[in-house]
Amino acid sequence: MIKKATEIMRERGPLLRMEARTVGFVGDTHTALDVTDKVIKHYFPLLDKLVFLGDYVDRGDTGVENLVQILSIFIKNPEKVIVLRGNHESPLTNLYYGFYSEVTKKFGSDAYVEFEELFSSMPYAALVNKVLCVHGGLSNGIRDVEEIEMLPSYDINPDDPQAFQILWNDPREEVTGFVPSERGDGAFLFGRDVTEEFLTHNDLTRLIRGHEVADGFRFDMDGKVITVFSSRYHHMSAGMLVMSGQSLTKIYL
Ligand SMILES: [Mn+2]
Repeated sequence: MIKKATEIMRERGPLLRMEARTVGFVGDTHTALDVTDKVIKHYFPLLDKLVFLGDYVDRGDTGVENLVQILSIFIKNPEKVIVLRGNHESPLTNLYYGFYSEVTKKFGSDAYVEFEELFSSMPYAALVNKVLCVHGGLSNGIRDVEEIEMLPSYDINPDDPQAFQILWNDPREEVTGFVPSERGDGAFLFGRDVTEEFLTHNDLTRLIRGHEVADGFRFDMDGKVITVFSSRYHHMSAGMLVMSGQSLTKIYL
């Protein structure tokens, strides 16, 4: 399953583009099997596209099983399911937050490298209609959305500073431009000014992302940036956003 998914992802590259009428967005699940299961059983059949915004593993001991559910619908419906990379699809976090130990315990010490291959093949972004979907946010070196297509492939950590920021950055209403983030070296907070400039310049309407704990959802910058959070780990609601034409529906899983 990992090999098949890796193969499909590698053919497509780091930026996916698509048009769709009814699209579901699922945020960080972090091993929450029941959330992923509900999305697949109850909502997936009603959607034209389903976008997973990254962070499938770590913070629990069912990362493998969570990934298996997601990869199995991805392999069967590669045109309908988008599996974006999160900052937890990386050894930078897996070595410290549980997934590396989980894989080693379940499959032995050689198995993790296959997950690394899969994670480094996952796309960084999807353009759905005029909405940009990423795990973290905008990157301070990327002005044209097309530049995402040029990001290096198979970047395990990733080491590319722009790719790293897409996975790690956070929006902040009160910030101007990009300022260093408390998350650590190489990660930034991005403000309303750069967000509006990026969206206008690329003829986009909004950014949908995960990466931060929220009670299902958080709307910033007059809804130009929406955070979807779908994990059980922080004991808040797991959300799924459905966009149908111009309308947005919040679903609590
Ligand atoms: Mn994250």
